[in-house]
Amino acid sequence: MFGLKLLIFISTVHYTVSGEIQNVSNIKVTASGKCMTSSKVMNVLTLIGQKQCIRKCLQNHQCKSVNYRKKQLHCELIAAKYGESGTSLVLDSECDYIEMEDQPQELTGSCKATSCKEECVPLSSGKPFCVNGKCPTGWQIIGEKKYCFVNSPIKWQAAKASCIWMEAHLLEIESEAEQILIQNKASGDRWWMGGTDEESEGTFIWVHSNTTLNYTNWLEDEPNNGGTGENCLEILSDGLWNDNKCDSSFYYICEKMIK
Ligand SMILES: [Ca+2]
Ligand SMILES: [Ca+2]
Repeated sequence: MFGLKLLIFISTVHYTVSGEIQNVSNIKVTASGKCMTSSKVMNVLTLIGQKQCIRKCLQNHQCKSVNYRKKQLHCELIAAKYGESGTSLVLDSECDYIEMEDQPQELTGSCKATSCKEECVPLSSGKPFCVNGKCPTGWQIIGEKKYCFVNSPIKWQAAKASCIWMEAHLLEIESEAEQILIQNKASGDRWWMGGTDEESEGTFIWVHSNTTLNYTNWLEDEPNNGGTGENCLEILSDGLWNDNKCDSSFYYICEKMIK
C-alpha cells in the first residue's frame, strides 16, 4: 500500500509541476504509467476520453476503478481496486490506473443525488435514470404475460424508462381478468401503471400501446386531476385506479409477453 500512496504523491506533483492540472480537470490518477490486472473487469469501452471513462465508472454502483489506455482510448471498468485479492499493478507506459475515491463527483452530473444501486445514466433532459437491466424481484408469469413488481419508489417517467430497459413496458390492464390477476399480487401497495393523460387532459391512454382505456377500474370520483394536475395512472392498494402527480414516487409494475 505504501507504494501506491507514493505513486499518488508523485503523479500529483507531476501534474502540478508541469502545469497540466487544468487539462485533467482535477482528476486524480492513482498510478500513472501502470495498469491494474484483475479478473473483475466488468466492461471495456473503446474510443472514449479519460474523463468520460471515469464518469462511466462513477455512474456504476459496482465500478471501483479503471484502467485507461491513452493511446488506444480504451477504458476498462473494474469491480475491484488495488490491494484486493487477485489484483496487481504492472508497468505500462500507455496506461493510467485510476480509483474512483476522491474523483470529482460532479462528473456524474444529475446522477450524484440519486440512490441508484446499479448504473445511473443522465438523460439528455439532464435527469438521472437508474438502469436496472433485469427485473430486480424476478419476473412472475401470471396468465399470459410476465410481470415485474418493482418495490422501489420512483417517478412515473423513470418507471416508464426502467421498464423499457427491461425490454418491457409499464403495466397496461386491458381486461377485468387481468385486473383480478394483478390485484391479487399487488394488493397492499400502490404502483404506477402505463396510463397518462399528459397529451390531452382527461383522455387517458396506455402509453405503450397508444390506445385509449377500454377497461377501467377507477376509484369513485377519479380521475379528478386533483391539485395542480394529475396526469399519471396508479393502481391503489385495493386495486382501484387513481390519477396522481407524475412527479410522485411509487412502486411500479412492468409487463411483457412471454416469448
Ligand atoms: Ca390529468
Ligand atoms: Ca386523482
